[in-house]
Amino acid sequence: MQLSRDQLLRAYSQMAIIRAFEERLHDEIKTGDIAGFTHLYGGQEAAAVGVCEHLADDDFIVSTHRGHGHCIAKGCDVKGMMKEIYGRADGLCKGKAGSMHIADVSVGMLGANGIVGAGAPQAVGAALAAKMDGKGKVAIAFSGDGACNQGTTFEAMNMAVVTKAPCIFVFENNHYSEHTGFDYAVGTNKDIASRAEAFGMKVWRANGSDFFDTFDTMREVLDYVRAGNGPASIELDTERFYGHFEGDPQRYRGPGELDRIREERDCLKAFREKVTAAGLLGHADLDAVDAAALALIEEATTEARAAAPPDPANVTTDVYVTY
Ligand SMILES: Cc1ncc(C[n+]2csc(CCOP(=O)(O)OP(=O)(O)O)c2C)c(N)n1
Ligand SMILES: [Mg+2]
Repeated sequence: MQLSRDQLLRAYSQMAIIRAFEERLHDEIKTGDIAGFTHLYGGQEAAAVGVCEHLADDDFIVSTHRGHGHCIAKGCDVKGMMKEIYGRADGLCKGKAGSMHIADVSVGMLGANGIVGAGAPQAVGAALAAKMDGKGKVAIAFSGDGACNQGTTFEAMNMAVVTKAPCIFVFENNHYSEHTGFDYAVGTNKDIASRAEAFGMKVWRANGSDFFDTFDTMREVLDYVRAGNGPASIELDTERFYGHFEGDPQRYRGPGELDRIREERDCLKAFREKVTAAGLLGHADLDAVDAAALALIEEATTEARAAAPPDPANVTTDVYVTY
């Protein structure tokens, strides 16, 4: 299906905002003013946006430690996120979550996760709730090539199949789990999607550095799951442009590897090349989107830096949910 001009601009804008957010954080973190660990999503934008552009606020996603891209793609307020990462009182989670636990249930973003493999079981729970609601809603578990080795992921996949939960296991294979290469860490069968297949799920595979391939493939996955066929899985081949965490010197990368992936597998560049070659959008359209994304992030950062920290008197509130 051909996307409209507005849909193309929106998709590119979402990717450009994620890229600008992460590039800015890469610099902000060096100032020492941001507490805690931060894992940047730069390079993987087409995966989050290609998946989430199909979703509504009442579809759920559960994210990982590398969650900023998923949050933005699902509709979390960017300024609220920047304030959250800066630990401010009016951050999206009142400054109590930081980078690794951002959540906004009002847009179906159930949370980033510090624990690798913790997201998949949560997504199955959300999918079961969606099934009971009967409105055709789904839950997405974003997981990495490292998380695919976790027992929790296997248990969650089995439970989803047994209960026919409308859950989609999205494996973003960025070829590294911390500092360990996928080639070493994943067993002899390197086909991550086949693990979901082994539990009886239908699976798809797509180029996660190509928005269009991800988006089109994801539509098929969603049609299948929303039709009541139970869970499914998709593996997205993608690249991580930054280190595992900010401060990681990435000495485990091969010579020239980072330059090569930035040159050959940049999803924003690929999007630009495709839509301009097809005459769907012009370079000026895309430049304007890039400029707007940078301006938004500039404002978000200035406001976050100036915002007030939480009152220490509130440190024990928001620990438990009140019904
Ligand atoms: C249960 C658990 N084990 C180990 C860690 C440490 N850890 C944090 S991120 C990570 C790698 C995850 O790799 P992957 O799933 O490929 O995600 P990526 O970092 O590539 O996005 C590890 C081992 C953790 N947070 N939780
Ligand atoms: Mg990985």
